[in-house]
Amino acid sequence: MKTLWQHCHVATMANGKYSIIEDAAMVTAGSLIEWVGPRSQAPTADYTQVHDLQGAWVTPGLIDCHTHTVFGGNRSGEFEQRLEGVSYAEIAAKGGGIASTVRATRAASEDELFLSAEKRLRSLLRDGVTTVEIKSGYGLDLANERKMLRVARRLGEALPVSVRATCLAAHALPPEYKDRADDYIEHICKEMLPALAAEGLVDAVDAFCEYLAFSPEQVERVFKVAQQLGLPVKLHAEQLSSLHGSSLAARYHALSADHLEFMTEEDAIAMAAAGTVAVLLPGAFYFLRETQLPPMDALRKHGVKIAIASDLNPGTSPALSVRLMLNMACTLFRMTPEEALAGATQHAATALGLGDTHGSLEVGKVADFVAWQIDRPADLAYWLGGELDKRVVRHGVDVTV
Ligand code: DI6
Ligand code: FE
Repeated sequence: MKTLWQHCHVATMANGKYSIIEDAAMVTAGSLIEWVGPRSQAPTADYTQVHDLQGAWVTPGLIDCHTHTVFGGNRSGEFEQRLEGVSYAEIAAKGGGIASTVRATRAASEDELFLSAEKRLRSLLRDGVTTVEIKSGYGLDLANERKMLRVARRLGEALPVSVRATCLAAHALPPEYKDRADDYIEHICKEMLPALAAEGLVDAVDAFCEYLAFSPEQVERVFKVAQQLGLPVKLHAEQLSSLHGSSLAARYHALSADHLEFMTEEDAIAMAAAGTVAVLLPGAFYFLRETQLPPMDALRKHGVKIAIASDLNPGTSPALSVRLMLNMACTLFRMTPEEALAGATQHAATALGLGDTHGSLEVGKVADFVAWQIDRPADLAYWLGGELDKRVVRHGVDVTV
């Protein structure tokens, strides 16, 4: 089935640049892009369908490469406490924070988790997302991490979105391992990861490298096992302090290191050399009222690819719109709208190991795109929330909701 999409302008985002084609056309064959270029040069063929996009700007489908979409309960009560002056670390020390979401997630059935996550995911999809990463990390034992990852897989089957599932068992210390972090790491390495990987539930392995979570040495033990299992790694690093987790991630050729407010220039050099993507999470920066900015100059100077994601989670970033994150990346981190859009398309794809197949509108890539009724691509980082008129196409099929 060959389809012609015309009367549009295209920002291909090839190599992370707008790479604009005005008065463009695109040909899709099944789920792939077969041709893209100026409309006047579009190949003549016996098209099954011809779509008039009415002057829309076409971009790759948005890719949210860091989310914790699946969780039980929510933490708006803690949000109120923080506004009264209690810090995230203090709340965590009193059994709140991640631990309270772990309790709610363990108590929820798989179907309950599916239904609550589906609502949040639909909100991301209405905003133009066609690929999303979803982490476990609120189960913290084999049965409950499995439950979360199964929900992630089911979401990908039920909704028009490609889901990459990341095992974040090393997110926090479960209560039954209190004061025994090394034993929990051992349990992850010996039991959890091998079992979950064997069940086909894991596309990548992540960990939280932080003074209130796991040390670089502990993270490295998890990475070694991931490597043995043939799974790529990612890391929450340098969010609240500098432990050089991002350099550790680079040594393991991680797909990405994420957060990074406290990273150093040396970390940036290591990441650039390894091709590890810097995933910046302006929603968490904003929500925690962080003041330490990620080192944008060092990242740019050394050519580290920068992705932007929602970090959608109940504690530090209850963010339901990637476009809002693009705006925050510009206003808070002084990124350009072009850099921000590259961060939610081509570089986000690379952060998921999908850089060769997703993230830009090029021949041979998957036909995931959004036709936005906007005046120029910068509009995507400009509007604060709301809904933009658009058509969403996934695998060559219109899936507009
Ligand atoms: N960093 C974050 O921002 C989230 N996880 C992490 O490692 C927070 C998760 C939460 O507070 O529930
Ligand atoms: Fe996160």
